[in-house]
Amino acid sequence: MASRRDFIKISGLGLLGLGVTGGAWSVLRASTAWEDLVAEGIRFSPTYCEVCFWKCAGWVYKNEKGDIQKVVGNDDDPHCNGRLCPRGTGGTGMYHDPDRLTTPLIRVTENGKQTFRKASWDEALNWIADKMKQTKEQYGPESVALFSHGTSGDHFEHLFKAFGSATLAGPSYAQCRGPRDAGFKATYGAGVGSPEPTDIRDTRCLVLIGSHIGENMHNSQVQEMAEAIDKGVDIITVDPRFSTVAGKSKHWLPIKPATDLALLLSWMHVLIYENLYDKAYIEQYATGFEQLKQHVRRFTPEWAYGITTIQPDQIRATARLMAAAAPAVIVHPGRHVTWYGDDSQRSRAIAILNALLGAWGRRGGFFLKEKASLPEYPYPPYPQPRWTWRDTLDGRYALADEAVTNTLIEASIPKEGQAARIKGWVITGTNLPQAIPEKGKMLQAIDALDFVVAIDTMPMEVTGFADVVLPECTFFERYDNLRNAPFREPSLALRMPAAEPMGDSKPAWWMAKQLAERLGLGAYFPYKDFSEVLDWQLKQIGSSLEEMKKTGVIRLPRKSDNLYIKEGEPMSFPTPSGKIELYASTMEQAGFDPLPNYIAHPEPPEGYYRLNYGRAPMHTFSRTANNPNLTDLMSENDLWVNPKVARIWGLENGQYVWLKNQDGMVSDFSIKVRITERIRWDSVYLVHGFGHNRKELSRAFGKGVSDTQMITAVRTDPVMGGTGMRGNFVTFLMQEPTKIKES
Ligand SMILES: Nc1nc2c(c(=O)[nH]1)N[C@H]1C(S)=C(S)[C@@H](COP(=O)(O)OP(=O)(O)OC[C@H]3O[C@@H](n4cnc5c(=O)[nH]c(N)nc54)[C@H](O)[C@@H]3O)O[C@H]1N2
Ligand SMILES: Nc1nc2c(c(=O)[nH]1)N[C@H]1C(S)=C(S)[C@@H](COP(=O)(O)OP(=O)(O)OC[C@H]3O[C@@H](n4cnc5c(=O)[nH]c(N)nc54)[C@H](O)[C@@H]3O)O[C@H]1N2
Ligand code: SF4
Ligand SMILES: [Mo]
Repeated sequence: MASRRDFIKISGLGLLGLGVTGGAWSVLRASTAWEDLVAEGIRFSPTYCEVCFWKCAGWVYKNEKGDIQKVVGNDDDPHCNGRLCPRGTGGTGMYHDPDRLTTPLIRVTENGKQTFRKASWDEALNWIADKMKQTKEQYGPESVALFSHGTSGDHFEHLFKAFGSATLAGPSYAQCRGPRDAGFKATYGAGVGSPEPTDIRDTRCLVLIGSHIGENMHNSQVQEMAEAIDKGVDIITVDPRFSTVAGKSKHWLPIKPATDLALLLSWMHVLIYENLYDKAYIEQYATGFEQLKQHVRRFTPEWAYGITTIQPDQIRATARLMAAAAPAVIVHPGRHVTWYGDDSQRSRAIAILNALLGAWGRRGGFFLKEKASLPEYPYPPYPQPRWTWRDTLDGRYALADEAVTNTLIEASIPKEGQAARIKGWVITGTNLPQAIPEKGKMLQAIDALDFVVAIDTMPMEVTGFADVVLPECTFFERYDNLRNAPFREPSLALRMPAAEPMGDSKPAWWMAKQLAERLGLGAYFPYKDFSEVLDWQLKQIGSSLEEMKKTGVIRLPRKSDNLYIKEGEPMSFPTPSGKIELYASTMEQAGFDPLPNYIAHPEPPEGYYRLNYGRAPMHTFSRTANNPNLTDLMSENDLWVNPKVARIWGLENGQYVWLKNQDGMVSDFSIKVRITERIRWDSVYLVHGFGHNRKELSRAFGKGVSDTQMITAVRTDPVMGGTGMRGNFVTFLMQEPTKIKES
């Protein structure tokens, strides 16, 4: 038998070396290598990773007993180029975690105390189907809401639409990229989407406003940044914290938190009043330039200095650097942008800046992405719901394009003399108590709901609120939809089971189908196994499941040969004017500032520091905090404190402190102090996703502090409902304040 190192070599060679043309595209077959390996008793099968939503394609390796050994990147995958990030590589820990959910659970009261008992699938599914039916009869199907994130959500969304509910939301909008997509849509007519179409590998100047790429490990983005660094890219990092990428930057602008809009406006001022912007591009493709020019007249670098603490010289020098690189320049739109409540406007400013630099649609700026046109499986048409998530906005957030989780939560809380519209929740793939701020409201809603169902792989906080918990098997043990994400060229990736589901866990598609059958909606799931859907879809485009099992990924040719806008080429943008709207008509019509303005945000009270948070390369949100492979790399978060602050408080490196926020919220657990110049004196910093309070999470319980717990003040973005989370302030408690309670 070959050693492990040989496996990699064989797969790499097999896949890359045997390119043959098949169908309309070039399919890289691995049949020889595959057959050899199977003959040797070594098995590998394709997947795409679910540890985050970059969805890198990889190969899962098993030993001769069929045990999952490791996962490696698929060389032909544009999302990963053959290399997974540390989290993806450690992803097998999700499969092996002994704390996994392996059986359905039902909440019962025993001796006056609530607890879970094990249940059979039949019992659990009948319970849920009965509740859904009752709610539909009494209040309409719309009163059952789905919260989801990730691929398991696809199957439940399908079920919900068939059931008649479009009351569907995920934290990836109002807690993540929503404001960015609203800001870019108001400017270019379309949001940024995922993966971001940033042409980092060919850029000459990369401007990062908070985006901490390198800690934010979105795979090919990090790889392209490394490639660009090798080629001598100039990076400008704007971050109150000396992030990893700040260390690779030509300019680090340690901005005063919450003042980025002032910097962005003054950059526009310099580009316009020093005549550094792309005149031909603006003239041909944009509207509203004169209004913008008047608008930014007074936003000089001197004005911005007073707000941002960034020296005027540095503001001018960085604006000139961008202009010199243009159009091969990217002012990165960021991704988690729900910061201060004016985030759509900050994103608008970023969108405008990119337009002034002529970067949208240009090599080294933003490419024009494309995804595969994959026929939908012929399901029966969905019924029309009488109301949708949009109705929960109650006239607010006019430019929300996707559901706002928080308005669904609000709509689940009865108001004086008024019943709540939402009566039941099904939650899959999202740990709401760690992902959504203002836990108080969530608890009110949960108290009022008729039923709560949580589908998860792990006994996370969210399962503690459920009446019924369904154990999903991990992505290593199931089929899901093909990955079809827009990128430089279209590609598809397959996920298939590499092992039998552990214990009594099941894939989401199976659960959704079982529920559908109990709800009389079996016609929407007309297959025995989800693989039939994939095979049908693949056959429509001239491939098949069998073929794809051998390649994992297929790359398809672009329909349009325009990866970039050609010089002078006519171009219409999907905005009302057909142009890039520097002055945004959709914003104006909805009653928002058509040009972004700086507004001052609250400052920390005396003795408090702004709570800043972000990512660590080896963890994803709260989902990996118990992963045995990844806890080996980092088992708790620590609190970055500036030496000046440490001196005032007499804090020492390695000391544990509790946190208290401006509303008196005290952290459940303590956090280790890390004294470092890398954070400004007005803020503290920690990695999101720790501070778990479920004892069932044997490695994560009580480790570090949850940023979400400390986020009780939310500044909501009036444009699209995003929950600005960085207006919270904390102080230190040296002693344990209360006895730790398990939730
Ligand atoms: N390893 C890892 N990678 C991930 C994820 C993960 O969980 N783990 N999650 C993925 C997802 S879904 C997302 S949305 C992205 C999020 O990743 P990004 O979009 O890059 O994250 P942000 O939260 O916007 O940025 C955090 C940075 O913002 C800085 N910051 C804080 N306040 C301010 C401010 O006022 N101004 C400026 N300019 N900077 C500020 C912080 O110091 C920190 O360095 O990461 C993705 N990649
Ligand atoms: N305070 C604070 N809040 C944030 C952020 C932050 O930085 N700070 N980041 C925001 C951002 S950018 C985002 S995108 C969201 C992310 O929000 P979420 O995606 O909700 O984040 P997680 O905490 O990782 O929760 C994922 C849940 O899905 C479960 N899970 C993992 N794999 C599977 C699976 O295959 N099937 C099922 N059924 N369940 C699975 C995990 O066990 C976990 O309970 O959070 C947002 N909220
Ligand atoms: S970036 Fe890392 S965690 Fe995310 S999908 Fe790719 S390998 Fe998995
Ligand atoms: Mo996100």
